[in-house]
Amino acid sequence: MSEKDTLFQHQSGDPGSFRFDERVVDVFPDMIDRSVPGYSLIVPMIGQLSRRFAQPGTVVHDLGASLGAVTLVMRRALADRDVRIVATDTSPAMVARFRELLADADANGDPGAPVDVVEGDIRNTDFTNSSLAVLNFTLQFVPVEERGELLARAAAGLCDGGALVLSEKIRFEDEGEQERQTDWHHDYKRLHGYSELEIARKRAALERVLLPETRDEHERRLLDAGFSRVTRWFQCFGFCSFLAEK
Ligand code: GEK
Repeated sequence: MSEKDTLFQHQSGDPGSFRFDERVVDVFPDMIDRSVPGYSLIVPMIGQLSRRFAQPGTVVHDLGASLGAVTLVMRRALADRDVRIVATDTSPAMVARFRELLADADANGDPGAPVDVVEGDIRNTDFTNSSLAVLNFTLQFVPVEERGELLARAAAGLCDGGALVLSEKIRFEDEGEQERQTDWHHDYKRLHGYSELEIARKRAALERVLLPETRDEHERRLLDAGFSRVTRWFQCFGFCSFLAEK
């Protein structure tokens, strides 16, 4: 069971200080659910989409898997598909906890596709013979200037008919819209029990760590990377998910 996220009740939000360490791991499912509007819908929907794109004999990537929420739904959705899921995360604390959760799922006899959990940087991922790659709120933590190359390598490694799911926090070109959407997001966090202080501290801690770009920047980059069609299939306030088809 995930603990309740009270991290920023006790921890000061030094600008740029946010890290995916043990303290975040302990509260992560609660933190992401109460912070990202739509997360609890996006995850199962990726499971649904995976059935359309994952092809037998290929690899499916979960990039920046954290505790494996997406991997666990895809594992179930693709149990009969002869695919291998490779779930990669750079945080040792996330990877260790995810391996425990996966062992629990195995011990409970949950059926599913085989999963390799890799502790590593997604900028080094080998995309050969893949049919689906998922970046569920991960690219936003990769330096902006390195995003194009990563997506181009993913596109090149995907087989015909393959796809990439990209979920991101976005920013808005128009200042007024940015302000309104931010207010509505903060209303969501208040409604889910975060105080003004917690919201302000977390926001400061994520400065220069989470780097949002506009919808246009994402769509253009995906097309430049070699995808032929990009569909924004989900948006709630500044939280978007795109499906890029090869
Ligand atoms: C979910 N997808 O629950 N290489 C590998 N992992 C990275 C990198 C990198 N370069 N940069 C950041 N990460 C998950 C949620 S969380 C989103 C993803 C959030 C990892 C980082 O360690 C963290 O676990 C994850 O990306 C981002 O569907 O916390 O907003």
